[in-house]
Amino acid sequence: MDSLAAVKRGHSAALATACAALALLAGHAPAASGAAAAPAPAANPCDGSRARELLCPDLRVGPPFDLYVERRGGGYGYGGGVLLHAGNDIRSRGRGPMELRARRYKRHWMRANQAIYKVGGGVRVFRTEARVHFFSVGYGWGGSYWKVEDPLSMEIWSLDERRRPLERVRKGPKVFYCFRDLERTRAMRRSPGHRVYPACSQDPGRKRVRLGTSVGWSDIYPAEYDRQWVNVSGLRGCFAFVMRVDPRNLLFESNERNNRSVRIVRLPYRDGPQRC
Ligand SMILES: [Ca+2]
Ligand SMILES: [Ca+2]
Repeated sequence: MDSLAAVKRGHSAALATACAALALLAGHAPAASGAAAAPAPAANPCDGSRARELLCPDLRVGPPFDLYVERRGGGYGYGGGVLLHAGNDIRSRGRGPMELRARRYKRHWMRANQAIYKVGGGVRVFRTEARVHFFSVGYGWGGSYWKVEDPLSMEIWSLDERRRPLERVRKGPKVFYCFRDLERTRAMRRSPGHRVYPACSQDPGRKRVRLGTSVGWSDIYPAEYDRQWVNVSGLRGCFAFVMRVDPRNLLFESNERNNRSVRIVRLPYRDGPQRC
């Protein structure tokens, strides 16, 4: 089973404290495309006049937490150097869950559509460009899982004179994340009191998988987890550690402008006040 679950649970208390101290800034993303059974791109169904009929999801992301530095041999450009680790918390906060239904199209890869539940019952499935991959996070974290491609990006940005992110200077290597119900992080309307979406499948023979995160629930990754870092070798001064959920805007949400969180850090990183 997933050893991550136990580790993740231990982080909830620390996470709540960290989040309270940090600022969330509004993100920005281009318009999405894709519709059910229609090859031509369509507008975001969660943004039109009929959006009220749908229980659209809204993803958000907490600020980076539990930061620490790892020095790895090999040097920058060769997988080594100074790695700034952080945990992340992908939060589901809409009227309905974020749910993907994926079907295999080649070995270790599936294409995913998005299921959006309707007010009063039923569900509609919208075509997306999202994909799911059977990906190994290493033996220590349980091996391989069916995971979603690109739901989150970890980045380092330069700052403008008002300490807002100006330009991206580094991006972390992690691209595959499970969507699941790990912790219920907010009791809110339509939030189930129990897990609906369990741990991601570890069966390479699966033809289909369903992945999701329920309203009020989070998928959380501890800072020690596989590829949970950005290489900050050679960077000095104040920067923004930025988390962006759905950075390619492959998934339909009721709010596409709240997908970014920011934590200001001074590099080389040390714990405590950052004096930026
Ligand atoms: Ca959102
Ligand atoms: Ca989106």
